Amino acid sequence: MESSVLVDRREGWVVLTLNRPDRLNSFNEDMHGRLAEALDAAAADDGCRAVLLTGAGRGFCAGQDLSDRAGGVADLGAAIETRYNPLVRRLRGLRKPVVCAVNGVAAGAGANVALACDIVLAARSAKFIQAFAKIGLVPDSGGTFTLPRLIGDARARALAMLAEPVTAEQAEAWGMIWKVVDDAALRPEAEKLTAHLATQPTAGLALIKEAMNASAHNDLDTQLDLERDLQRKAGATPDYAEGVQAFLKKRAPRFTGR
Ligand code: T3D
Repeated sequence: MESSVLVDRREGWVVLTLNRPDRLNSFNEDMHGRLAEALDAAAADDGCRAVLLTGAGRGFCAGQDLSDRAGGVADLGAAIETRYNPLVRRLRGLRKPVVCAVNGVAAGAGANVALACDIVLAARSAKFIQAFAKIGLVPDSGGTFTLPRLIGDARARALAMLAEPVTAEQAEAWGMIWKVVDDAALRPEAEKLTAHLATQPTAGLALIKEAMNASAHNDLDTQLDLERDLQRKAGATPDYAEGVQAFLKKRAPRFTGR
């Protein structure tokens, strides 16, 4: 049997594919475990400088596999604490860019896992659904944090309460995602973007990620101080020296990621 998460290592980057297509790649325990393992491996591998996350088949991810909840669960908070929260923290905390190629429907935690990635591309036929309210749940996986910040409180509240689908085009227009592309172009575009990121100053990109993550809760003064501190670190990297030299010599930079 194929793994529930496919890991395809490329030169400098990796593709992670959620692979339970008959269940629209909804999360079960096995998929959670394998995804966590694959993200930890990407984090530990200096040769891996970017990650592409996508789904197999016609969907990206339909959130929690509800057939695993048929008998009820005593404490759903425990599943959030041990599975979904660590996943979002892994994605946000990974010190390399994570591109998400949303190849089809992204529902429930599947939508919010996509939104936790750094750059989200979506196929024109894809849609995002905060499906939680339909089954009496609350948006999780960071949805109540990311959504209001991405699209504003009014839209976030209505989506959370109505659970209406948002098309990829609407998601792009609202600033929920980076870009919508034609279905056939999604994979090549996402691969091109990830491969490009893998050649960029990885340490600097990690600092950008840190700054962006922090800006969601910092005031301006705190953020200015953080930018100073991060710039100090960025300015001490070999890739900064290389970037300046390449610019001055009018040649392409050769970043090593350090
Ligand atoms: O429990 C905890 O740990 C707490 C954490 C919760 C996090 C969450 O994500 S809660 C939200 C869970 N997800 C949902 O409520 C979404 C459920 N799915 C849907 O609403 C629809 O499937 C979609 C809108 C996503 C797609 O609709 P459609 O018409 O394109 O496809 P479909 O026919 O509904 O689904 C195709 C198959 O996938 C179908 O199986 P079948 O009939 O062919 O054997 C369907 O049952 C299965 N499937 C889709 N989503 C799930 C699922 N099976 C189990 N769990 C799912 N979430």
